[in-house]
Amino acid sequence: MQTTGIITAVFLGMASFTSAHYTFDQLLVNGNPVGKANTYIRKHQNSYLPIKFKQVPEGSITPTVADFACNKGAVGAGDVIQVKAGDKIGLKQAFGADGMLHPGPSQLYVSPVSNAKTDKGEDWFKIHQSLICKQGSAESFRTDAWCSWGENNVFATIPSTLPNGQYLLRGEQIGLHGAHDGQAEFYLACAQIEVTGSSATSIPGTSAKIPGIYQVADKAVNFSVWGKSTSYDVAPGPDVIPGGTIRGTPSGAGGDKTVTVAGGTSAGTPTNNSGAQNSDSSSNSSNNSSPSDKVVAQQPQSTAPAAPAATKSTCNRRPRSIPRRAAEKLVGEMVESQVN
Ligand SMILES: *[C@@H]1O[C@H](CO)[C@@H](O)[C@H](O)[C@H]1NC(C)=O
Ligand SMILES: *[C@@H]1O[C@H](CO)[C@@H](O)[C@H](O)[C@H]1NC(C)=O
Ligand SMILES: *[C@@H]1O[C@H](CO)[C@@H](O)[C@H](O)[C@H]1NC(C)=O
Ligand SMILES: *[C@@H]1O[C@H](CO)[C@@H](O)[C@H](O)[C@H]1NC(C)=O
Ligand SMILES: [Cu+2]
Repeated sequence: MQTTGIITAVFLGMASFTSAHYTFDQLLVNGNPVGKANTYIRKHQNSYLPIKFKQVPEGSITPTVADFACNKGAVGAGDVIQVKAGDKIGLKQAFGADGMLHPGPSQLYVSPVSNAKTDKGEDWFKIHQSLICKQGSAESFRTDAWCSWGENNVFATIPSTLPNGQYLLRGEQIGLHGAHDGQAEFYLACAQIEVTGSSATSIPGTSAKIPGIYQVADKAVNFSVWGKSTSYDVAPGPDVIPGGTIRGTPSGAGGDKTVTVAGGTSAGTPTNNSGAQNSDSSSNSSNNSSPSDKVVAQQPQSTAPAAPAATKSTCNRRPRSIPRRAAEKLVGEMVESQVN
């Protein structure tokens, strides 16, 4: 009896971990779809497969190759979207997927280019970091403590510190469930944007090169969600630039709030939208595409995550009941068996 109880409890924990792979192909501006799949987001050749350092799914790539910038074999999209400071730009999941179910951070980078349809991007600046939005539980640290859990897009607000011009906008979510074993999963795609109406003259902050932005030994991607930890004190890649935004915190203290990083020539006053109401794509204000005069902290979509749509590829196809002590092994197995 006791054994059954333990197995059931663990089973429930693991079952919630069932998760599908994904990529991004639909651009959202202020919550609304703009264009069709791959109108503004570069189409790549990696389907929904994760990019990994180890146990690379057949046909996928590692974070050490040039294609890690915009995903395998990405080709220029037909159009470049014009955006302004304050616009919330999202990269929505492809293949009808409707919710990211991997515990981990998401981040958006921009690289200034002269031609967003053809250039590859050299220097990448992080404009947004999404972390933990719910504090305190080691269990939820494996699932919905992460701000991006269950959401169907990665997004950022265009900082007022970006000068006018064209950029690649790289949206990424990292699944950390296998990261204790070098098997972090990287999901990403690039949108083609042109910033207009800005008075900024140079991009503040630190950039990084891709590949090179993450190393296999980096704590942010060599990290275990399977222990007692409830905090992610490391963030992948360089710091968010002045004018960029950080959603949540390393521990989730403060909940789902987004703050703007201070500094930069036209960043204005640092804002602090704790207590701001969340909005979803149907809200009135999210239709507003005109830029605000001030730096606008983004309004995270944190409505209760919809139940994940079943999709053809899952990380953990069959929920298995095993003791948590064996969870690390399980993740290794799941990851190995997920290539399909
Ligand atoms: C990952 O972290 C663990 C624990 O800190 C360490 O033993 C291991 O060597 C690291 N892996 C790599 C590839 O650095
Ligand atoms: C941020 O919010 C805290 C708590 O509400 C407040 O004390 C602080 O002054 C705010 N900072 C800014 C820059 O608005
Ligand atoms: C909704 O948007 C319209 C048009 O921008 C505006 O006039 C109206 O005041 C808004 N309503 C609310 C409740 O924000
Ligand atoms: C906002 O956009 C939605 C979807 O396009 C539309 O149905 C709604 O009427 C818009 N609201 C306003 C105030 O423009
Ligand atoms: Cu996965």
